Amino acid sequence: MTAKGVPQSKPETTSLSAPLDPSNGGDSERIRKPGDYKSGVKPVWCPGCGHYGALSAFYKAVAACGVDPKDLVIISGIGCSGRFSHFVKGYGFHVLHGRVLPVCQGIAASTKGLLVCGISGDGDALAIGGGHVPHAARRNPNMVYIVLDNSIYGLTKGQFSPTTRERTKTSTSPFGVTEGCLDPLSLFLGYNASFVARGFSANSKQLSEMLAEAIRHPGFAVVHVLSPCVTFAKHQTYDSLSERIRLLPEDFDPSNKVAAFRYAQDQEALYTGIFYRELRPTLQDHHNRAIDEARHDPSAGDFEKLLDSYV
Ligand SMILES: Cc1ncc(C[n+]2csc(CCOP(=O)(O)OP(=O)(O)O)c2C)c(N)n1
Ligand code: SF4
Ligand SMILES: [Mg+2]
Repeated sequence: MTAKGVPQSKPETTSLSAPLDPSNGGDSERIRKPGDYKSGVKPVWCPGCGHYGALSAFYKAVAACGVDPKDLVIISGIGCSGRFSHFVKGYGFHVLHGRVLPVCQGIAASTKGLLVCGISGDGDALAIGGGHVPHAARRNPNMVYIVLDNSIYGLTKGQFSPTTRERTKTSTSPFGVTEGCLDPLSLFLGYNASFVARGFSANSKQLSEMLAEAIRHPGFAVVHVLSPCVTFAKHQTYDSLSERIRLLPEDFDPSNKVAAFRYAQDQEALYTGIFYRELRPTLQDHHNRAIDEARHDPSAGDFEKLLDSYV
């Protein structure tokens, strides 16, 4: 299976710091620092916004994986979260609202050796863009998908989102939300994403390690990040999240999907960690196999015959 933008000489490792150590198989010329990925555009988020923590964890993760900025592609959707691609050195698009995954899948399917990362907010990923998630998950493109969930539409000033709980008062629900909310982790697991994790933007060490694992995973790696909006989401603050956040048990087995569902659906605690990981062929593996078979099929190159078959 193909790796994502990670130098091939790097050892497969679960340690965040190991690839940086030349004595451990790394190449000193490839040692990168989080600051190497700053684009020079200063983030414009509100002071205290959770998205800062996610950005800083991302810088650390790509540095730890030794990704060359020229091999990095960041696609972000519309929302405060969508500003992410402006702040990262690499190639990027700030695309239409809800259309991060189609663009990422196109890039992942048509290029080799790039680290393709999609960044969405909860609205971008689960409201307008929600229809794309199951299809990306079943195709298993080699990419990372980071969902910055602040349980609100931040950019448009505080409307409730698909992850805002019932009865929560927001600018569009002065008497409380009258709809049930989605559980993103259960959706990603149910859609059969091959890597599913959840982190907290205030826990930078855990989040950067998790993002590094997602980068190294061959396939569609989704990382759900709890990322408070300090300006509009008074219902989901650092304090209220910290009270509920727990780590998955140390002996948790990420190949056990039933257990993953059980922890994802806990009504009190918000578990963080890697919930699920499975190795299976990626979209690119399937394409390579089909291309290879077509090359060995003598009738495959007969374009006239193909056209005739439609008449
Ligand atoms: C097609 C389209 N519909 C609606 C909008 C308005 N709009 C802009 S951002 C946004 C929601 C952003 O929320 P989220 O994705 O959670 O990102 P956040 O700002 O919270 O990071 C909406 C509805 C738009 N820009 N384009
Ligand atoms: S409005 Fe909320 S999500 Fe947007 S930058 Fe401010 S704190 Fe962050
Ligand atoms: Mg949001």
